[in-house]
Amino acid sequence: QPRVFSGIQPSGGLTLGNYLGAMRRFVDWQERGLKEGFETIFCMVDQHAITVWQDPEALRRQTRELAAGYIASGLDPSKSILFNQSQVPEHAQLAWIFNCVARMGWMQRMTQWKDKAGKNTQNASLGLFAYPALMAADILVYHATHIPVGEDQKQHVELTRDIAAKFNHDYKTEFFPITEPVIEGAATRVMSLRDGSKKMSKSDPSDMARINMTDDADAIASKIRKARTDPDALPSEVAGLAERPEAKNLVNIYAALADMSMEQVLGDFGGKQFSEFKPALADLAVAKLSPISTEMARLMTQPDEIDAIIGKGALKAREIAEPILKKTYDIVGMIRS
Ligand code: AQP
Repeated sequence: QPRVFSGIQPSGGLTLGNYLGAMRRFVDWQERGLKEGFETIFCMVDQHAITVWQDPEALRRQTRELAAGYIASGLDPSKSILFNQSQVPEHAQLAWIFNCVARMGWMQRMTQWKDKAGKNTQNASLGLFAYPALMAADILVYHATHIPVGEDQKQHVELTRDIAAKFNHDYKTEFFPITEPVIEGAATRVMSLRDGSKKMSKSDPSDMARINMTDDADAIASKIRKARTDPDALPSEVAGLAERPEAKNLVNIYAALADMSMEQVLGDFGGKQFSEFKPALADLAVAKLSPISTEMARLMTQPDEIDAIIGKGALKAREIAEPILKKTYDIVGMIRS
């Protein structure tokens, strides 16, 4: 029986990349889990978020906003376990053990570490370096097997497998499962609207590079209108997008939002100019996103309710995590009395 776990950092506002690459697929897993009788667990990973500086008030707001985003997108706290990472201390406790299993060299190879730490690694937090060990703990403290993520997280989920395998080998056990990244769907990598070679990210300094889940219709339309493109018309075949990253990204976003293939989108828009395609994309994005942003805004007027929902979720999560951590302590040789 699979068990599904994934998380998003409350490190800024949610983007269209988070929605298409992660949240929307979480909802599909939730429905599948319900039918097939397996658990789905989704988390706001606030301990990951503070690996880079977060203003405390902003972190609180962003965590609630992320919870609101999950619920507005269709995650239902009565169907999935929905909670905040720091409210389940077993994540950090297991992460310490994994810090002692993982090797420095493994961490140094992580592209996210290289990207986020930049050239001045001496100044990066120790937490940023150890990020993948905490992520492995997030997953393995539930014995999760299926991890739906966007393309950018593939390397971290693979490292989770390495940590599980080394733990199992060192302690001569088969306690931790070998997990699978599940990277599927049309939009596993939504790119920046300003630079087709960079992923759309909540921490991009330019707000014009991303569509935020809280953007209103005017903002969405204006960002799509101003999105960087080349001067040519759209091709009628997907192969014609190979050297045109910005055009490919917009077609990909359209396809994901409309639940169409890129071929189908080009069947409708091949030969058309961006002056025609961009307004159609803006209309589609507004139609799909505005019900979610409206519901998010409504939920955000009731922060106490959000806190109550995630508090209950944390209790449910701990019911699974606590026995797994205890068993891990036994395996490692730690006394519990
Ligand atoms: N552009 C994207 N396209 C597809 N999927 C994406 N994800 C993020 N950006 C895209 C997926 O969203 C999930 C949560 O990501 P995260 O917030 O935990 O971390 P991240 O990947 O580092 O996302 P951001 O937006 O870039 O945040 P910052 O700027 O704070 O680092 C993951 O499944 C991710 O793949």
